[in-house]
Amino acid sequence: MFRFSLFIFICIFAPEMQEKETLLQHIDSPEDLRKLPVEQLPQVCSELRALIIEECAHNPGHLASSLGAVELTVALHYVFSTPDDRIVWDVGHQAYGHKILTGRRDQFSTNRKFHGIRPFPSPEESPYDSFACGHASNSISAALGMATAAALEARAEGVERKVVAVIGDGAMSGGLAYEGLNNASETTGNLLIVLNDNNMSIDRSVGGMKHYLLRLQTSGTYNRWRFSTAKRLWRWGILNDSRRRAVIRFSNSLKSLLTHQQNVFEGMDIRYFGPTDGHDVVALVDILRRIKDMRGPKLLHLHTVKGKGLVVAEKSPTIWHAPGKFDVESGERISEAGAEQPPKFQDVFGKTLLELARENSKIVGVTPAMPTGCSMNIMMSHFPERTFDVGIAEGHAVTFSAGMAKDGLQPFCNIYSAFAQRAYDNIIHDAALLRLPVVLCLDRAGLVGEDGPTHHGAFDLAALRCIPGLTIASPYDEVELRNLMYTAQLEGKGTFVIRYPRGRGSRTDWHQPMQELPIGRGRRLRDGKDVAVITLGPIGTEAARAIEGTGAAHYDLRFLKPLDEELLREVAERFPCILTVEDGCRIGGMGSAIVEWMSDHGYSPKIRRLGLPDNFVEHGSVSQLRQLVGLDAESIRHEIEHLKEQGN
Ligand SMILES: Cc1ncc(C[n+]2csc(CCOP(=O)(O)OP(=O)(O)O)c2C)c(N)n1
Repeated sequence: MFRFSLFIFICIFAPEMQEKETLLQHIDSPEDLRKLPVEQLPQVCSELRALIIEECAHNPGHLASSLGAVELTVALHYVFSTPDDRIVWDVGHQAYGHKILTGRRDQFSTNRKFHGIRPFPSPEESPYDSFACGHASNSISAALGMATAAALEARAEGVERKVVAVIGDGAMSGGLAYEGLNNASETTGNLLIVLNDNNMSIDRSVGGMKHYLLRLQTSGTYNRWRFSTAKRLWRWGILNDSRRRAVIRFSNSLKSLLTHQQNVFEGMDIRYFGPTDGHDVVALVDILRRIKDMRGPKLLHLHTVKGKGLVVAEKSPTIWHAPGKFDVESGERISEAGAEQPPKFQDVFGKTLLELARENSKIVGVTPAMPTGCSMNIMMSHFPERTFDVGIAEGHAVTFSAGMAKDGLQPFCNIYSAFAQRAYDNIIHDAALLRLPVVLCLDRAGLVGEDGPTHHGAFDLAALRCIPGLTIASPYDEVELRNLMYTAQLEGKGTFVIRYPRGRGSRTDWHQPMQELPIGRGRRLRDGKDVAVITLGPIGTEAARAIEGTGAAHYDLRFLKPLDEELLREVAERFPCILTVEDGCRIGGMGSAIVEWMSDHGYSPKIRRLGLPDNFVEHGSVSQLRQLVGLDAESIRHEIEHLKEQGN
C-alpha cells in the first residue's frame, strides 16, 4: 500500500520536478512567494513536500512534523510580512519548509551536517528565524515578549509588527506554554498563537489537554458572524482597546452559551478561532488575512496530520518523526548494517528497567514525552499501570516522581540531559532536599551529534555536582549501567543520578547478572607511570584507545559524587601529572572537582582537563565534534604525550 502511494506520489511530482520548471525554483525568499496568485499555493505546497521527502531520505532529519506543517508554513509566509513580522516556531523541528522558503533551499542538502545549516531555526543563521528553537513550549512566552516590544515600539513609531507563535499540541502540554498563555491574555500587542494540533507528540500526545482539544468544536457560522460584527464595531469606533476585553468576554460567554461548551482559551480572554483544516492552504490564507490585523491575543486551532503526504509516515508518525535514511522509491528505512553491534544505551536502560521492575514491585517509570526515545516503552508495554508518560513536562516529571518516592514507590525518571535543565529546581527542592529515592536517569548526556547545541547534554555534571546529598554516577559501559541501575534501586540510596550518552555502547556481552556497586568507589582499569588519566563514563573507552601504548595509567572514576577519595589519594601520591577526560563542560565538571579536591588536600600535581569548551558546541556527527573539541582518541593521546614530556 505504501509502495503504491509513494509510487503514485513520485510519478506525479518527481518527473514534473525534473523536467519542468518548478515554482519553488523561483522562490528565493517569501517576497517571491507573495508574488504568486493564491491559486498557485497548493502547487507550492506539493513541491515543498516532495523536496522535503527527497532530501530527508538521504540526509535524515525531523521529517513527519515538517510534512504536517507545509500548508501552514506557506500560508504564514504568504500572509505575514516576514521577516519584519515574526514567526516563532516551537521546537523548530517542523520548520524545514520555512527554511526552504526563506533562502535556504539550495543549502537544505547540508541540513544538520557539520558546518551545514542548523538543525533548528536560529537567529544566528537567518533573520527569518526569530528566536531560539530546540526545547519545547517556549514559543508563546517568546512571542508575547516580541509582541510587547512591538507594541511599545509602535507607540513611538506608529507601525506595529505582528507576531505569530506556532506550537504543537505536544508542546502545549509543557508548563511554560501555560505560563505564556496566562500572561498573553494581558497583552494589547498583536499576538497570534497557531496551535498545530495533530494529536501527536513524538509518541501519542497525552493528558487532559489532548482530550480537551479532541472535543473542542466551534461553530463556523458563529465565528464568521463574530468577525464581521467586530470589524464593523471597530470601524464605527464602538470597539476600542479599552473596551476590547469586556466585549471579547461578552462574546465568549455568548459563544459558550450557544455551543454548550467552555473554551479554555476564551476563558483566559484569548480569542479562539477554529478548529479548522490545516492542510487547506487557500482557506488558511483566507482566515489568516481576516484575523491578522486584530490586536490582542488570539489563537487559531488547526487540525493537521503528522507526516502528511507520505502514507507510511502518516501511519507510523512516531517512527517517522526522525526516521533516519530511507529509500524514496520503496519507502523502506535503511537500517545500519552489522548484526553484532553493541546495543544502544537507551535499550539497555529499557530492558534492564523491565527486569528490575519484575523483581521490585515498587519500581515505577516516568518519562516526559520520550517513551520511545529513552526506551521506557519496553516497560510500558508490560506494566502500563506502573509507567507514566507525563507530557513535555520535565520539572513535573521530577516532582511527580518525588511525590511517589515520598509515599513508598521507587521511581526511575528518565530525562534527556539537555531537557533536564528545565527541572533544576525540582531536582534540588523536591527530590534532593528530602533525599527521596528517585533514580534520575539522564539519557543523551554529552555530545549528541546532529541535533546540535540545544541538545548536547553538556551541563548536567557541573550543574548537579553542587547539590548536597545527590549521588551522581556514569557507567563506563552497558554492564556498568545495569549495575548502577540495580544499585540505585536498593534501600536507602537517596536521590541517585545516572548519566549516559546517546547511541551505542561498547559491549555485545552486556546482559550479565547485575551486582551492587559500592557508592563513591571508582576503579583502576590499567596501571602505568608518569601520567594518570581519569575518566568518567563511556568517554573512557575513547580514552582507553588513546592510552594504548603510552604507558599512562587509566582510572574510571564512576562516581562524580561522592568522590572516591582513596582513588584520588593514590593518584596524587603516585603520579606527577593527571589528565581528566569528561563528556561534559570543562567548567565545573569532573576535572574541576578533582582540581578542588587536590587543592583542598594539599596536593599539587600538574592537571590538564579535557571536556567541552566554554562555548556552545555546534552540530555534526559525534566523531566530528569530538575532533573539534579535542575529545577524540588522537587528541587525548596528544595530551598524554605532552604531559609526559612536561613531567620528565
Ligand atoms: C523541553 C523539551 N522536551 C522534549 C523535547 C523533545 N521533543 C521534540 S519534538 C517533541 C514533540 C512535539 O510535539 P508537538 O509539539 O505536538 O509537535 P509535532 O511533532 O507533533 O508536530 C518532543 C517531545 C524537546 N524538544 N524539548
